[in-house]
Amino acid sequence: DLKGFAFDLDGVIADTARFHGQAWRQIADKVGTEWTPELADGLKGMSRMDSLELILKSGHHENEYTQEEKEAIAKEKNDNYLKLVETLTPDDVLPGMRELLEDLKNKGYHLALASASKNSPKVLKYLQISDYFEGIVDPAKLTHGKPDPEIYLEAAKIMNLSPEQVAGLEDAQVGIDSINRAGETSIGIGNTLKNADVKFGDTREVTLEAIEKQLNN
Ligand code: B16
Ligand code: MG
Repeated sequence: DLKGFAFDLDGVIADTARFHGQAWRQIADKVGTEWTPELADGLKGMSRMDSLELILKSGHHENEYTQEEKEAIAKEKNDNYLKLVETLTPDDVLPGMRELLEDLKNKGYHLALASASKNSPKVLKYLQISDYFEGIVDPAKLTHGKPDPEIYLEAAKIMNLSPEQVAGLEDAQVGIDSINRAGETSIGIGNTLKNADVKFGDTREVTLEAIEKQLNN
């Protein structure tokens, strides 16, 4: 039986995926990589450095920058992203997600955050939802980003649960793959996601009842 939920942040709880997209688009323009919907989608859930590598590779610019230059570009992206994050208010929790967190917490489920973002404590603070989580996986301590299972395995550890007792919620394909490889139940939010155990088109539809209904089918 499920005893805990591991939440992705950007695109699942927080309406920040558009901010990451906006900030990366500026970088793509700068390095001369064409911005396409496929690139935008492929960036979701990827760590900061993996995202930059993908943008460079997608425009065949991967050999044009030193490590130092890449770090400066990543910093520029983050500075731009943080300016957008500072505009967040509690209204920027995605529809239905505060209610879901509240319901799960009231019913005694364990809750942890499994976001690739080093900015997640800040985002939770602006949204005023930090207190729902008993722990946040620190992405700086991970050796591999999503789709590696490491982040979702860490989330289970934080909650003191085994992977079979945990469900993960994701808006990115690399995130769903990470959950599946961790041996947890995957809940996908977004119509293009593949291999999710439970599927929703939109955050509004995600309730405990709807999750259980799909799992019992
Ligand atoms: P940062 P998630 C991910 O968060 C975002 O989806 C992705 O776009 C971002 O590049 C990544 O975090 C790293 O974020 O640059 O803030 O450390 O979806 O895993 O919650
Ligand atoms: Mg996400």
